[in-house]
Amino acid sequence: MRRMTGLMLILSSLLFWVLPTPATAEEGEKWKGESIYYITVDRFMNGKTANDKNLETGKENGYHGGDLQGVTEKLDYIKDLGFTTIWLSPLMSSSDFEGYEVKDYKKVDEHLGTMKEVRTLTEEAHDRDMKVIMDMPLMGIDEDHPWVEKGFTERSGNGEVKVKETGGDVQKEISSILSYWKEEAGLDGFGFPEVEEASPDFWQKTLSDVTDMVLIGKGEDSSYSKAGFDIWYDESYQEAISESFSGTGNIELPAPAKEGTTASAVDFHDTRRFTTLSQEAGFNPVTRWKLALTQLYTDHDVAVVQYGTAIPMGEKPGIGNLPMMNFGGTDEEVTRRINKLNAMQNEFPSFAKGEVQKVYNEGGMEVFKIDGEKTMLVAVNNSEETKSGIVTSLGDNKQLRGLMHDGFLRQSDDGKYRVVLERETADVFVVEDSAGINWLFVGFVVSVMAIFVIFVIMTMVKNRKQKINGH
Ligand SMILES: [Ca+2]
Repeated sequence: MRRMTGLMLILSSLLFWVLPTPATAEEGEKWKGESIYYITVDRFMNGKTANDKNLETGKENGYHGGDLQGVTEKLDYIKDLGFTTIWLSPLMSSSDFEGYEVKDYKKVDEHLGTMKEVRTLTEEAHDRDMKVIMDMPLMGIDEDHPWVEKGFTERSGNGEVKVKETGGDVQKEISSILSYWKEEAGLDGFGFPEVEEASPDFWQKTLSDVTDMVLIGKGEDSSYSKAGFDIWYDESYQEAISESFSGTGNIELPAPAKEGTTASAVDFHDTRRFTTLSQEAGFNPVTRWKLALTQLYTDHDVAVVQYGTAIPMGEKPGIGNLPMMNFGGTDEEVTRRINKLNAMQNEFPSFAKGEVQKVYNEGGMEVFKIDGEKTMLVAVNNSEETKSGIVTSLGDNKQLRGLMHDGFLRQSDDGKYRVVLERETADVFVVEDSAGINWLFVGFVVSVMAIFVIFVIMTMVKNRKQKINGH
């Protein structure tokens, strides 16, 4: 029996070395604290008119003229907001303006620019210390794609052409596409939409030899998070945060995964705009965005923010959720909040890397604690009245330093900490030892004063004696 166990141990350790160890945990760890700005390239900035082909700016599905040169021109705008990574819509030659119905995986779409312009974009971004990733749709493709003839695809119920799992051949082609974009374009990683269209095994095999790139899987089924992805973009969380914060009321959100690196957003290119949802619910989108973003940044390791959020941009009648970006319309309050949250991720690693623990959630008021290098407290009041959240688990003699509204909060006489927030506001606190009365310092000040007083008295006495003697 013992010999069997020994053999099993040897076998399992052999297996450990033979099986490719997923580099995902390590790569994912590096990405904690990143904040990502998502761009639908055709709808961001028209950098040059030479590539404006068949523009239909009045149509929801028409080309609006945005391109790679436009993104490059606006890199400083994104950098100034504090983002560390840019996530681009697919750049491959495709039959739709968004780039999701791919015709040729190794060609840049003529409306967007050339591979040289992609290179320029990534180099200029790297010079500004920002990374660039691209959405890589592998499941739905154009009808004329060569994979259809090769038998790599099947038609789904609604007539779309989908890649089916055919094993080695299609996987080899996908690996070659990913390395092509890494080498030619200098990209730092990829986002993969619709991952649930294939099995976890498919992704594991396809992505196993992709190294030094970040791979973001996006979906609702978190069991896919372990299928070779470095970061898991949680779609169910994104739906819930949009639902909870587009109006006031109770905050009901699924707990983000504790393992691995998680990402989410408040809205995305394939959802309705949060700005419009909050307007429809009768609320001020500026106030709503400030709350939702604070919640998003604190709950997840990586925050994804869509182009137009700083305005905040809504849906446009007849155009839908992806109108052309309006650079002139930027709202100061939302911009300041995005700036602050990005700066906070940078200054306090605990903010992204710490463990989140919900400590209070009642009637729209929520408080949670983040334990990391530093302890932090996040409070969000999603109700229409002033509320307080009670925290008992911080220990004695602490002070809470507010990062959003500046100011200190101290322990009450009953030993609890009461975080009071006005309606529809949020704050983030750093938990520090209370300064209290520092007796050593008081002693120092008193003795300095005593020495001075003695000196003054001595001088006065001396002067008087000299006066008396002089007369
Ligand atoms: Ca253009």
